[in-house]
Amino acid sequence: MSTLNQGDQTIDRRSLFKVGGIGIAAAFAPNVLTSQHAEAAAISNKLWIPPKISGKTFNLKLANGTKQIAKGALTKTYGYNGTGFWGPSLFMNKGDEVTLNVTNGLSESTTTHWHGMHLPAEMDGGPMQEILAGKTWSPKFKVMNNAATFWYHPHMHKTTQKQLALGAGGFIFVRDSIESALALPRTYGIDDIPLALGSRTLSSSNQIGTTTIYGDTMLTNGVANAQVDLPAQYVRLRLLNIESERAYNLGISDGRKFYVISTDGGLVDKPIPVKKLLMVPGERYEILVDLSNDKIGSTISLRAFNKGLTFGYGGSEPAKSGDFGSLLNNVDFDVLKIKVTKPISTGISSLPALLTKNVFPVKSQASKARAIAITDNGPGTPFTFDGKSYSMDYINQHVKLGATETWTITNDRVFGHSFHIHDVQFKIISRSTGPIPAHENGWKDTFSIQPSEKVTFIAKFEDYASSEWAFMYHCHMANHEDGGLMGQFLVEK
Ligand SMILES: [Cu+2]
Repeated sequence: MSTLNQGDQTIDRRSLFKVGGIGIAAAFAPNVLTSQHAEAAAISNKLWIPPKISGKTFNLKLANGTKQIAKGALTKTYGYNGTGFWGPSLFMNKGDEVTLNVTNGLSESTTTHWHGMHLPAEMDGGPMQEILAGKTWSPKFKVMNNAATFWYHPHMHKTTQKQLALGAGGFIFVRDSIESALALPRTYGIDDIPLALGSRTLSSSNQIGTTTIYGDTMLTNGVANAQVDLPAQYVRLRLLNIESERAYNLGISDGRKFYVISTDGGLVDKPIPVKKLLMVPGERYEILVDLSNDKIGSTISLRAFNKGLTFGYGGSEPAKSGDFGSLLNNVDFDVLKIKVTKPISTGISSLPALLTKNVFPVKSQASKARAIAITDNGPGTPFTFDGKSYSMDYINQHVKLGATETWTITNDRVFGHSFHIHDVQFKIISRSTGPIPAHENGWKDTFSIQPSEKVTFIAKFEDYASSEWAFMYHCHMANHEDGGLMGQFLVEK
């Protein structure tokens, strides 16, 4: 494909990038959004911690709800189990046989996907497992994943962006014997904090924009201007990007070092010190932040250092309004204000030296090298894989059960994407643009792929085969997947 052959989205974005800037942004900044943003920010809000559900049977009901997000009118939302925005956290143990009863209380279809989990394709909750309005879907599976932070969210083709924007989603915590044996912060909501990060656009009547790409109001677990009290010890933050497109270049406001202990699918071998962590939609990291030397009563923030973000990452565009603009684009902003409080008796005051011993597949074990390109079908068309828009009736890839494969994803378009594959956790083995960042050396299911970049990962496709039910691979930018940037693969005997 020639470089002229770009979709509408990229043309708009490119021209916007060229002509954008402070002058244009100021001239077009709509007063209503500015005041709305200010009102939302004016509410000083305690971080909301989703309720916890443990056991082997999990009952979820997705329904319409409301939430006081900004001053004035309640915001209409979608939430599981009456939570308003963002559902209960499901605590599962590795090895358990679990049943999830998901009831659709909406007046439209949905699906529920268990993001990052290794399970039969029929139980996966992709676009094929539609739950009609009023119906209940009851998948069952054995929890095979290592301890890590996973999540559930709708995956209904063409309405994923809308349902996710309105707040449908929740965390899954998997626990196992290796993680449980470590001295890590583990008191839910006290020193072990799940953080779903997603900006949303609010209308003048406080209603969420369901097709907007970037929000003007930062919501952390659905809370604007979120604040939390954390003990003066090591605290564990479980970070998840629930944006349509925005990336977060996360750091601590005073620039201190923190430690990655888990990637998408499990613990890393040992804590990895970082000062910044760039996260695209769908990615998770668990981090430890050392607050043991902070004065009781002092404050710091978890901050998105998004000013100067490289073009290609969502939210790097300088415009403050318009299709690819936002008040949060290309600026630094806080995602969580932290007040340091006194230590707790179960708290952790030192960093474990070792966490686990991962054994990743290696290239010599791979029986197939697969190549997939991010494409589009000409000006004005959405992104596609290998020139084909998603179709439920088309199988893009056939994988042999038990095979170890390398997949190389190529992005020669002008903007970045967030690549995600179902069924497996993989290891990134090369990035054409430079060395693999230290914190990406772990089990992953989602990664950033930037313009003019090729990324190769290796994975073993084991345990579950079906000639009928496919798994998905797709861009996790919700508007891109709804637009057709998805493919299907069968794992077959
Ligand atoms: Cu994309």
